[in-house]
Amino acid sequence: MLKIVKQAHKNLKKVAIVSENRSFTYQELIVQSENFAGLLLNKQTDLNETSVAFMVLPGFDYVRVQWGIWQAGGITVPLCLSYPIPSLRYTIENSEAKVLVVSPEFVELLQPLATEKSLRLIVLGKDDLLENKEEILLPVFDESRRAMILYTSGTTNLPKGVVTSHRGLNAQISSLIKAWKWSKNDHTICILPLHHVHGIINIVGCGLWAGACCEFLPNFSAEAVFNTFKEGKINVFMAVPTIYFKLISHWESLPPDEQTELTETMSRFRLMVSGSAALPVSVMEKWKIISKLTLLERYGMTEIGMVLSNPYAGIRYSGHVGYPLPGVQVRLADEQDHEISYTEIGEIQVKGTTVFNEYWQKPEATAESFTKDGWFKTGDVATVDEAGGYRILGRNSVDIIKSGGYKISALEIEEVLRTHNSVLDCCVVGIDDNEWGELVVAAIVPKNEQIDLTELNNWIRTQMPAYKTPRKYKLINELPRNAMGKVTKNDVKKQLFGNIS
Ligand code: MLC
Ligand code: AMP
Repeated sequence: MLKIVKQAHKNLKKVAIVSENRSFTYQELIVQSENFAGLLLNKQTDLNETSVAFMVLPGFDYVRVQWGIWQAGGITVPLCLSYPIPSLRYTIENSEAKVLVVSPEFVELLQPLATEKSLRLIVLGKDDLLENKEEILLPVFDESRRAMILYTSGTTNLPKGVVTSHRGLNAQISSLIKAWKWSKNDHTICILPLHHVHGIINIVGCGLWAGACCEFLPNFSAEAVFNTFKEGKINVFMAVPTIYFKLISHWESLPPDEQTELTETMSRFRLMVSGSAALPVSVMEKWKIISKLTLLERYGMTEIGMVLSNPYAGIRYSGHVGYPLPGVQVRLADEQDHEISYTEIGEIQVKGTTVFNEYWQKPEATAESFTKDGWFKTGDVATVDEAGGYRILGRNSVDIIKSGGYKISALEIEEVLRTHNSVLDCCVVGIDDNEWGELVVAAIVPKNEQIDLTELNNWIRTQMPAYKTPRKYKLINELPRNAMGKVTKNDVKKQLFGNIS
């Protein structure tokens, strides 16, 4: 039996999930996810690592489908709910999904693709009502089985599928349960997208493993988050810095009595965590004033789960991401992948059971991302203080942008822009932004003077999700290049977009 399901058996009567104004117990989650596994198996004995893509709204349905796929022996491929068709097509084709599970809201969008690719399409609430309830025999397999593929942008133009085994997922969850003292008395809320580790592992995975109650909101809204806080049940909250920024702005717009009520409610929380991007010192300090809590900042990555964390008990320094989490080995290395001592600046490298298996169908990219002696190279640059605490200084690659907590590849956007018939050449960069961390912007060399930037912007939104699309465009006759002919992106940032750092 999956470890997370085994854990659920300890809390059968407890409420596991609150979504769509309903509560679901652990017992219901177990029964319904087993039923879903039975439906997926469809008289087969084991899905044997078949990829199952699913576009399902956050909440009970999402988790029963996820657990169902795992219990049937398949690999979960969660799809981003705001992906337009080209991104969905890429993810489904690249992951070689054979089955597609959708909430009714997404049938119209995905039916044609399912038919074209001869995928088995399961529409929730329609195709998953089992008629004759035969006993479901679930396959037995060990933890080395592949469990999940998440797509992440990197220094290649197309996103890569990060494959994590059940062993990896279990290790990632266990590490956080221990470090952050999750318990069955906790009550958390998930407002993050469920195609990335922050939502999947840190919030939902940990919450359900611990026997806690996990509430879902369909998407982020500061007002809805605060209204849920006011009910007084939530005691653990995790989000990206942009969300804390947005919550602060909303709090500042409220009348004083509401501000006080919220401050009192939040001051009773056990834990509030920030991660996925650097937490600005100003956000941490303002949050301390409005919640009376010190945010716990941690650092992680899709390929390796969570790696570094400020202490649960102990001083949390702003601008620092803390110390290695249980079961994770971390070091700093120079360009030759030699370990370096503290106070020097180097790349964060990671080893441990939490580390992913491979990039899906990309053995070369997988090999390149590890040192000869098996350390995963994160591409993040940091320094360590005498006590062993890490401070992130930046990234090796200017082509990786973090906006709103999403990792975005400048190369992927450039590639798409270049396919537009009015773009001769382009350069995409991330510029500093208080709210979003970085803002995606593009310098465009047009084919002729008639370029219509509004049309270009509308068009790119049909090609990729809105969070990846440029927020500002500048027209330029020629991109700045160095003696080797390479575009000097830092010049584009500074000269065209006035980025100071
Ligand atoms: C959205 N908008 C942006 C934007 N994203 N503007 C600038 N930059 C961006 N990146 C705009 C939209 O286009 C829209 O405007 C308006 O904001 C509202 O869009 P939305 O999609 O409704 O935004 P919102 O729901 O407010 O989204 C903000 C957010 C979201 C912060 C909730 O970005 C989010 O969920 N981020 C979390 C991502 C995450 O989970 N990352 C973890 C990765 S794992 P308009 O004009 O278009 O209407 C990882 C490892 C680790 O990193 O360590 O955790
Ligand atoms: P992703 O590939 O989406 O999992 O994003 C992982 C990246 O997010 C890391 O490589 C870091 O660059 C960044 N990141 C995560 N947490 C932090 C943090 N606390 N501070 C700075 N950067 C972070």
